[in-house]
Amino acid sequence: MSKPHTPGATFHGDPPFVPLMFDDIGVSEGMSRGHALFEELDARRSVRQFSDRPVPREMIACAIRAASTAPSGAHLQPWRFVAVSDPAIKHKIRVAAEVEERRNYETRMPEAWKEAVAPMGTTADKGYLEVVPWIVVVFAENYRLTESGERKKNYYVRESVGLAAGLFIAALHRMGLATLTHTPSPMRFLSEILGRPGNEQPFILFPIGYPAEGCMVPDLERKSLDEVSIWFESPDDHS
Ligand code: IYR
Repeated sequence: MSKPHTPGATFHGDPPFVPLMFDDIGVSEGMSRGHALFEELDARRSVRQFSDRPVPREMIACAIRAASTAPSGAHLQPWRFVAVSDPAIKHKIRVAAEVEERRNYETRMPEAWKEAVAPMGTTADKGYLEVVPWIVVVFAENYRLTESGERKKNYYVRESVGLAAGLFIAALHRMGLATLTHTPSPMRFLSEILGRPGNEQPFILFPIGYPAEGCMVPDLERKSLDEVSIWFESPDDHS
């Protein structure tokens, strides 16, 4: 295949390509935006104490659109965002989540796991699931079903949905909303309550809203750059 394109030129190829819209902001503007973004994301905390202050539907829709820009295997976009503000459904979710969580805390979680999550101060009580104005459950579409009911493969489903979930969290935070990455386990009850088909698997549940007044969060620290990165640098890279 020939080279895709030069800036501004249309590439006539098969499959069709279009010119990349690329805003070249350079290093200094790039660093300045990068630093601002880091500071903003670094201020994000998972929240477990929410206010019942309403959040308009458009805000949730906007965050879902941002999340849905994530890259995905073969661009198959194997995510579904199920947004719930209906109190009766939120109640069902809370009750079912607490049943599973009680079993987790009482019998299923090994001691080492309990120790690892102890700093989070979590319990089987998931009352916030009824306080929040919205619950969004992200489902992973493990495979597609054609109209004739034939199964078609999706690719890199968990990576793709994980990326979309990450963008979703970033968008919510940018929009001044709080959330929690909640994975009550097992999560099959969500498929039943929300009536999702068997090719979709619950991936993460996000309670979304504004933090409660006086909201407290665990005193956690993030790993440093040195702890999370390993570099093999070019000898002539002196920057
Ligand atoms: N799912 C349980 C326990 C839990 C597990 C992890 I990993 C956490 O980071 C926090 C809690 C719960 O939601 O309470």
